[in-house]
Amino acid sequence: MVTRLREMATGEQAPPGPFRRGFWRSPLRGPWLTSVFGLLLLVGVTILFATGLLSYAAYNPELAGNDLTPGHGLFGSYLFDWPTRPSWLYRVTQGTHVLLGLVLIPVLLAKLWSVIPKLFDWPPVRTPAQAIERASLLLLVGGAVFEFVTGLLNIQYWYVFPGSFYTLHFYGGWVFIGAFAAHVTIKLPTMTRALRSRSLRVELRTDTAHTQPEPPDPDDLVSPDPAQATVSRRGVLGLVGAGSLALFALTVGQSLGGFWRGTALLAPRAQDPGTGPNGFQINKTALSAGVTDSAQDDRWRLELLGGDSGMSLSRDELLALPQHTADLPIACVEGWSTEPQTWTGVPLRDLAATAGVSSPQSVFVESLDDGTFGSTSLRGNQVLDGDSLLALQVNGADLSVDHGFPARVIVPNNPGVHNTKWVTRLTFEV
Ligand SMILES: Nc1nc2c(c(=O)[nH]1)N[C@H]1C(S)=C(S)[C@@H](COP(=O)(O)O)O[C@H]1N2
Ligand SMILES: [Mo]
Repeated sequence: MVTRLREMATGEQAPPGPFRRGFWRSPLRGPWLTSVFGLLLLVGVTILFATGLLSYAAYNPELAGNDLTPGHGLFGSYLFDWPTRPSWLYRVTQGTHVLLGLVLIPVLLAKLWSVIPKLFDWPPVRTPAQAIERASLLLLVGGAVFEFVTGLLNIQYWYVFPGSFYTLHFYGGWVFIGAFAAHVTIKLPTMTRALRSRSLRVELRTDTAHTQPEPPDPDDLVSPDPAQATVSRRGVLGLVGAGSLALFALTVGQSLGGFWRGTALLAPRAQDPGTGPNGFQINKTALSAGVTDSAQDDRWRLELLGGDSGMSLSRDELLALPQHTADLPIACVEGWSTEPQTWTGVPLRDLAATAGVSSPQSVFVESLDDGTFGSTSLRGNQVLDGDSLLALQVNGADLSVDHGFPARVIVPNNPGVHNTKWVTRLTFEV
């Protein structure tokens, strides 16, 4: 109605179709429904942002080989030394990040549906203030879609985006959260008022026949010419809830590992990892990393460098050193993780001492694999944890070539990607 009055006053007529408010006739659109989805996103996106920042810190992005994002500058000012304890923490924070991101997709789509008439506001620019608001909404919606899409593509291994995923998703996250914080600040009073305007309990008891539009609102979310309801608000909430629940049920198994892995029908890499001591999820096989032959060559030796000394050890020489066993999971940035496996090998801190650097700042790890994940760094606190190993065996058997034979890194609470397989050289930095 407000728009009609405006049109009458200015004599302006919107182009036909979606630019006319009468085009949008769903009787369900209104501030209450939008605010329900908004509240869910407010809580969810806050958790996504926090767990995302934690994941970036866990990567130790300032160490050699860990992150190709140049100059994270101010955005990296919060970085801290990610701890090695509890050993399951990254499993939980990153499993939550990925699972919650998936579960929120139906909520995000529903929220966008509920406000879509605003996209076609006519005239597109009325006042400078409104122009600024619309530009900020572009960043908000664009940022949200960008973050969800890049996250989704990454966990599906569909690297169609240009450049590094970390760079895009990290900077995109900051753009999105900036616009999100501004939007929340502006809309919080409206949201609170709208949520108080109706009772959720009553809505959940209202069927389609009794579904009435919300009263006209100053933001023009309510249709000026609502059609008869063909679905209730309860029905819409149920549909979105069922969508989220289905995504949850078909994905959560990848974060639980073990038996539950088989229920994660939507997760990629559902391939059978086989049985026996090495029968747990494999990220990249030796074949796909191109190391099948080099990893099984008996001339393999581990090079140990530190300070100004250097030496090398054969696998038998490593096995002759004191061995340590630790139960540790592998938790990938993509959200999947394994139950703890029992790893045996030489503690990294013993190797550091052997190399002559008893309290290193970091260690640079290189492997037979010349791909992006072939060389990474661990921080001093990770090297010095007694459970951080150069593992030679898992669950009582030699490592399989797919799990990193002849030797791999395994560190508690470490993003999976830094548990480098097929290690050839360790350089301890003073
Ligand atoms: N050399 C090398 N090490 C690697 C990788 C790799 O591609 N090359 N992938 C990493 C990633 S992303 C993960 S999640 C873990 C998975 O270990 P797994 O395959 O034994 O489960 O290995 C890490 N180690
Ligand atoms: Mo990974």
